[in-house]
Amino acid sequence: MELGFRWYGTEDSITLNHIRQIPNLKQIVSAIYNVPVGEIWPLEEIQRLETAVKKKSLAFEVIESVPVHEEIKLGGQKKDYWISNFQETLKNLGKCGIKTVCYNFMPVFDWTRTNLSFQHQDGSNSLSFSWEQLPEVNSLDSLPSLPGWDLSYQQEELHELFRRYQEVDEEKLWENLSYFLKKIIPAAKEAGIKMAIHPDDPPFSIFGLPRIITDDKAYKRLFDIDSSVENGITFCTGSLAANSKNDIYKMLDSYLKLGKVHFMHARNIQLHENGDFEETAHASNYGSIDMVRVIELLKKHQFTGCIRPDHGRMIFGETGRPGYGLYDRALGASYIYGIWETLNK
Ligand code: DNO
Ligand code: MN
Repeated sequence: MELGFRWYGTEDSITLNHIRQIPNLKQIVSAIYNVPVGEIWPLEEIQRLETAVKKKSLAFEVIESVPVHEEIKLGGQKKDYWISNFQETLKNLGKCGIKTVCYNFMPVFDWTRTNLSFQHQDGSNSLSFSWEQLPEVNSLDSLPSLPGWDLSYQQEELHELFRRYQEVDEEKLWENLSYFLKKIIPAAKEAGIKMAIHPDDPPFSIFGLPRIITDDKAYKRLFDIDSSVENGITFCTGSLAANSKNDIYKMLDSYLKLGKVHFMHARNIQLHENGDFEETAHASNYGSIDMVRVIELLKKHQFTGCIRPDHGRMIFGETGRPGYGLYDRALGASYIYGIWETLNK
């Protein structure tokens, strides 16, 4: 296993000079952020990012994420155009030595929370989700809106998207994912890249939009679409644990055994009886996830891929991008590495 850290490029207030000071940190996980969703990532842009990372003696092997254009998820008429762009992007990434590409297939929104600064008893803040607060998020012009979401939709576009998704139920979304994978996996193979789908976060439908990468049954279906190693996953502990029915250890064990896990996200959450949850410090006793058990499974299967601390809390008075401060993620990284070192004695 190698420790990685997500970096939002030169726009990120956190610098590579800071990240490289985290003990045992080996990899930078990043993306091209200034290219509109669906357009081809130019080779020179990727090379520029590669050079910046390597100059700091860090490896650049994992992309998170190449966003999937909504037209593909909707199965719209222009889907083939956007899919061929995605294939070109993979080609360019392969030329720069990228081995793993994280993506997700969530309609419209990436992760969804109802509060971006839930206050913990120790004074730290983190992202949280509460069913009671959900209608408030939904109240703006009857469409959801949260600061911190990685999206550039105008209200009218959002309306139109929601209207179009009325026609797309879970079954249709599976069909569209399957269509996408049948074209993308061969291109990934050729580029020397393994695809790693991120689970839906949280792993259930909200705002009436379908969500499908949610549980063990879904993973079986995903692997059935294409059994090749390139059709793999990002295992995100915090996302999957938000459904109490998910036995994340059993799931991780079996997917590692199948050789399907190409990228790990380590995050802890405190899950409540009613399904609400808060993101917590990474340590096991702060949340519902036994992090030692997670890392033990990585050791058992001799996982050689990248693991990164996922969202962290805001601590030490830090402000900035929700979930992506420096300090708590650095503590999380050190904690994860500490477990790994201990297990390897
Ligand atoms: C949540 C985060 C997400 C993730 C994307 C992957 O768990 O890790 O922002 O990066 O959904 O495409
Ligand atoms: Mn994640």
